[in-house]
Amino acid sequence: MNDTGTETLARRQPGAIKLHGPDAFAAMRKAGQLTAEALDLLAPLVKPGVTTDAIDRAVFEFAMDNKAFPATLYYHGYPRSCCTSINHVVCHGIPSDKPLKEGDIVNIDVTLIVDGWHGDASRMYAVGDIPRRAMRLLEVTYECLEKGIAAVKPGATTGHIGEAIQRHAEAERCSVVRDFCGHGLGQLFHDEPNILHYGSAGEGVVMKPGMLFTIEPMINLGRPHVKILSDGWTAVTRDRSLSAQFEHTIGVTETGVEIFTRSPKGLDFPDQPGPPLPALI
Ligand code: EYF
Ligand code: CO
Repeated sequence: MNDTGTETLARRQPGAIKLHGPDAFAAMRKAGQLTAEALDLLAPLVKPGVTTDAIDRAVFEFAMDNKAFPATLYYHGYPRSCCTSINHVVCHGIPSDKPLKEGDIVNIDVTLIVDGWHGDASRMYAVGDIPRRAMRLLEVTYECLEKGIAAVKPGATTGHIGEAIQRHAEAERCSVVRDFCGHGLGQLFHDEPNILHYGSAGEGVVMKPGMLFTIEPMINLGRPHVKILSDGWTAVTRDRSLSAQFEHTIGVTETGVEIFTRSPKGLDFPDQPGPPLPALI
């Protein structure tokens, strides 16, 4: 509580991690839900022949129609309203006029600023029918995010999150990208603490009620190493293996965790067309 009697302003000492009150949690719920709605809206758009520029335009228009602003646009000079990372692109893929093709997997990462608060989320989408190894990667990556979130509670450390993610990814013969991490957020897009997606319980910082951060593991079918393309933004796997990522914005509560960016339509994980129905005789 601050001296104006509201909970909106975060309590913070230099070097300390902000602890937010109920007003901030309400604001994050609103920003997170609008971001999740944007990702829901994109699901039917993601199909063969659609360009990632068209997806980017849909995100920008949705933001404008809802009194929001896409946080990535002009952020450090980034040129678009979302990131679209296809197949071996790990993150920060820039939407372009290249059409999606059957069998692609694509991560769409959207951050909307609503009333000054940031909701940051990303999901994987399947373009038509995708290969079995791609579907397995999507499942493992989604499970990594779920296991990371399950490790969030007051008194545990951010290292518990990393350990849970790394243990699952490596048990499934996948690897965890080390070069990018989750992050604190709120009225800033990127703030303390960094949330590593690997490590050991006891490392990092002790979680406290009121902390706000993202968990956004990037998991590769091959080795963990990445390189940045000549555009200065796009990160790809060095061995060109497939990469996947899911991201939620969460808050630490007195008893555990609140997820702000859950899909209102239950679309957090992509639907795949089922096997062909047997021909009717
Ligand atoms: C300064 C950018 C800056 N950064 C982070 C800027 O947290 C994110 N997604 O969950 C996130 C998304 C974007 C982002 C989109 C653009 N940027 C990218 C790469 C390098 C860099 O250095
Ligand atoms: Co993020």
